[in-house]
This record gives sequence, structure tokens and C-alpha cells, in this order.
Amino acid sequence: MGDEETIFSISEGHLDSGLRGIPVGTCKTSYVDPIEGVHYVGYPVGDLANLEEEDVIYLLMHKRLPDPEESAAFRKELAHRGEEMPTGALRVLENLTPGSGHPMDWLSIGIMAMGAAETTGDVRVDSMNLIARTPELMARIFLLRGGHPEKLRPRNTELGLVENFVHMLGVDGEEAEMMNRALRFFFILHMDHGGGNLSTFSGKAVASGKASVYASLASAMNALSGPLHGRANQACLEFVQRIGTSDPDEIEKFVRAELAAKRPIYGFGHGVLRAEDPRARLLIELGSEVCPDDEYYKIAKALREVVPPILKEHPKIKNPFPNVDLASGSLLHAIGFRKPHYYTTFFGWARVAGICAQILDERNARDGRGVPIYRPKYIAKEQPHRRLE
Ligand code: NMX
Ligand code: MLT
Repeated sequence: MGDEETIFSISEGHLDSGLRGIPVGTCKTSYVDPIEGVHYVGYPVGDLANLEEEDVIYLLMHKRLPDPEESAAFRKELAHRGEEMPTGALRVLENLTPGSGHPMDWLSIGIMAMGAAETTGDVRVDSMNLIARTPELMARIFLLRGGHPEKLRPRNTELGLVENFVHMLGVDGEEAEMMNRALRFFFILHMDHGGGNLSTFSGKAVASGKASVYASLASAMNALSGPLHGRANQACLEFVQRIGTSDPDEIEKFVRAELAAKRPIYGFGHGVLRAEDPRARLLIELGSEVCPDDEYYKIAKALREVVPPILKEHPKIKNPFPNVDLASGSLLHAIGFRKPHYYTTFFGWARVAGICAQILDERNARDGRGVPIYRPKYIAKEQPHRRLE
């Protein structure tokens, strides 16, 4: 594509559309095909879902999978960096009131507090530190906010990112095995989703002004916390709990009442996808392995069948099919995470790697000068020129 080639024409209808479909940049980590879903550096995400999570992070950062030596060295670096949790940051979290705010507030505050304690200014170092330390930040948020800080087990970074988190929560045995399996799968599926999803875009926009990795990632987490974006996984499980039955007639009644009240049907629809999100299918397939008889999982599966024909009755809804958030909440619930308002923190934790990788790419662009500061144009509306008398 040459510098002068027209790749997109803007018409007035594109204005105030949330930048929908308007190309604004390039992305090296992943792309979202409207039908086939997300691909990480060319690989359909389903091909990667059973790898080690550190290898997939390596892929996003280096644009190829590691060989065994590279993989071991990368894991070793993460383990080493995970050993140093800044105590100043922990004190900030310890001073928040248990149960206060939303867990996403705690995640964002925790990331800012880590930045206040230890920003180096080197984007790779700060990214690697953040990726390495988020498992412990997550475990501490769960236990401090839940009012059980004494339950935190000392970190064991040799275990890897996901297993270390489960270990710090104090979970053992079969329950831990199931959590590790399901969380690793969830983690890989949520790491990246092209450059234009709201959290990634927000994080990169902040980073383009040369803000720190921590400030950029906290902004990204705040963007993710909205119910139309990451918090849809919480909202969807709350739906499932309110419906309380996999009876298709009851589900239909519920969905029609929500639509009549002009409320979103969480877990369905997308800004880019025009078919069922493969991540939704993959999570439902994982559910058939880890929790086939779970009631909430069965309700999520029933929603998958019942909802699309109802949404299709509304031509304005461009994608009536399930998105990533349909079944993730019921899976997290089945493996032992009983409180839906924590679910978006898992999404956010996973997305840290993808957003850091994209920020690194943008900072390295233009021979190291970085992409210019984001500054799109807004056209003036209802603003006649005026002067004070
Ligand atoms: N339920 C009810 N209405 C919907 C839905 C839905 N699932 N999906 C789209 N619409 C409406 C949308 O609100 C808009 O209405 P209006 O013109 O009155 O503003 C209209 O249909 C056209 O929207 P689309 O162009 O199809 O979708 P858009 O790209 O604007 O929004 C979502 C995408 C994902 C925000 C939207 O589909 C939605 O609200 N879904 C439910 C919330 C959800 O599950 N979000 C999670 C998305 C994935 N993630 O994790 O981020
Ligand atoms: C995501 O994974 O970020 C969501 O599917 C939303 C998006 O891509 O816009």
C-alpha cells in the first residue's frame, strides 16, 4: 500500500459513530477477521489456546513463537521480575477499604501505585515488570478487597503466571488443577483483540503522549471496566443468575423484556465480528470438558441457541451472535470464582500483555521516534462564531 493510495473514504455518516470501521493505524500483534475472529500474529487464537501462556506473550512481543531455549529464558526473566513487588504499591492497596469500589477500580489503582513506586521509563522493562507482577497484584486484590489478606500464600514465581496466582490464593489439589487449566485457556483467549478495541485503543492513545506504561495500562483498565466492553462478562453471568433456568421459553421471555426495556443483551453483538466469536465457541467447548453439568453453564449454552433469532428480528443489531463474554462468567463461576464482579479483572489481567506489546510496537515505530501523539479531528457542530459584547 503506497503512501498516497486511498484505502478508505469518509462520509458524513462515519461521524459520531465511535470511529467504527475507520482505519487509523497498523497493528502487528493481532487482527480480527469479521467471520474467523482474532488471529495472533497470523495464528487463529484456537491454535494457541492450549500453549503455555508465557509462550503466547512471547509471540505477541516478538512476532514469533519461541524455541525451547527462548521460552525458558523468557519464563526465567518473568519469574525473576515477579520476585520484586514494590512495597509502596502494596501499602496503597492495604489502605483501601475492603469491599469498596469495583474490583476494576482496585486493578487500575494497583497498576498506578506500582507505577508510582517503580516506573523506569524503559517501555520494555516496565512492560515486563507489569506482566510479571500482575498475578500477585490480582491475588492481593482478591484477598485484600475480600477482607482475607492473611490467606495470601507466598509467591512461587517458578510456577508460571497463572499457576502462581492460583497458588497465592491458597487453592490446592484438584480444584487448583481445574482452575489452572481453565484460567490459562481464558487468559490466552483474552490477551489481544486487534488494535481498535476500546481498552487497547485507549491505552495506546495515552501512551502516544509518552505517558508511562503504568499510566497507559491503568487508563486501558478503566476503559475495559465499562459494561459494553470488558464488564459484559460480569453482566452476562448476572443475567444467567437472574434467568435461573435453561428453559428456552423463560429465556425468551427474559430477553424480550430486556430488549423492551432498551437494555443490552450482554454476551451478544460486536463492533467488528459478524459471526459467533470463536472465543465464545472455544470457551463453551472448554465448559463441556470442565463443567458440563453446571447449571449456569447450561443456561449460557441455552442463551447461545435462543438469543440470536430474537436479536435477528432487530435489523439495526449488526451481529446477533455470541461474543467472548457469553460463557466466560459461567466457566469462572464453575471453577470456583463465585463473585461475578471480579470477572473483568481476569479479562484485564490477560489484556495487559497484548496492550503492552502494542505500546512497545508503537513506541518502536518510525525508527524509534514512536507513532505521533494521537490527535483525530472533530468537526465543529452547533458552534456559531460568537464574541462577548
Ligand atoms: N443487545 C441490545 N442491543 C444491541 C446489541 C445487544 N447485544 N448489540 C447491538 N445493539 C444495538 C446497539 O446498542 C445499537 O443501538 P442504537 O443504534 O440504538 O445505539 C444498534 O444495535 C447497532 O449496534 P451495532 O452496530 O450492532 O453494535 P456496536 O458496534 O454499536 O456495539 C456492542 C457493539 C458490543 C457494544 C453491542 O453489540 C452491545 O452492546 N452488546 C452487548 C454488550 C456486550 O456484550 N459487550 C461485550 C463486547 C465484547 N467485549 O468484551 O468487549
Ligand atoms: C475485545 O476482546 O476487546 C472485545 O471483543 C471488544 C472488541 O474487540 O472491540
